[in-house]
Amino acid sequence: MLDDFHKGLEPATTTQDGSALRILIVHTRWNSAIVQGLVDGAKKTMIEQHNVKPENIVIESVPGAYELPFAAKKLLEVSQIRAAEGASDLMGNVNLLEGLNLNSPTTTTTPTGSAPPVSGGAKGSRQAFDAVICIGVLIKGSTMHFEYICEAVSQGIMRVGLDSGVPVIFGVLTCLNEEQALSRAGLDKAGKGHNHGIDWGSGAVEMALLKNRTL
Ligand code: DLZ
Repeated sequence: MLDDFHKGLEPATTTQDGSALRILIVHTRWNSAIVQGLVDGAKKTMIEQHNVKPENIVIESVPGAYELPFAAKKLLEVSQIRAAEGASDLMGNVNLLEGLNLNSPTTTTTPTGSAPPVSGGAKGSRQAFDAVICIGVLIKGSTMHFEYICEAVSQGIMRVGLDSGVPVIFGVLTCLNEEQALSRAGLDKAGKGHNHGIDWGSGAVEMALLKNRTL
């Protein structure tokens, strides 16, 4: 056994300052109590350890884990269009959203057929998201459903990240039972578990800074 073996994520060696970043968290409403613990862990870590501004953390929910990749892709695209529109406004007031059937940043209702307004935190911010964290909890049942969803979600989340060029953190627990999930959200009765949301928050900041790095 190595003396200095550190199970899990070794902290980055350089300071990870997230004060200029805007982060999207998309989480499921399936297994919501456990998911909430993970969301809280990710959010707290980004704010307290990496100086991400609370108003720059946007939180959206979807029904289940299968919906996470679609939501991440869509909300990322909306934020990128708004950022481009903001840049155009500065240059010549061109509205890139016009005709695209997307809400304007100040709209608070969702007309039928439109994308939902990106809510929470800095509503209407013109900064595109620098990273996305997809959070969910999949618990194996007695059918093959678990295997299909795990495979689809992990592939889907990877695809959104690679296709968009924006890091998307795989914050999905794939557990064989509820005890495993509680432990990995730091919610086990014995208090011996670890909240993986903490690692996902740090991972999102680190990867966002990597995305924005100029060589
Ligand atoms: C249907 C389903 C099942 C059985 N289990 C879970 C789960 O453990 N965690 C989760 O996030 N979602 C689950 N779902 C819902 C699917 O992810 C999805 O929402 C539905 O199949 C509709 O596309």
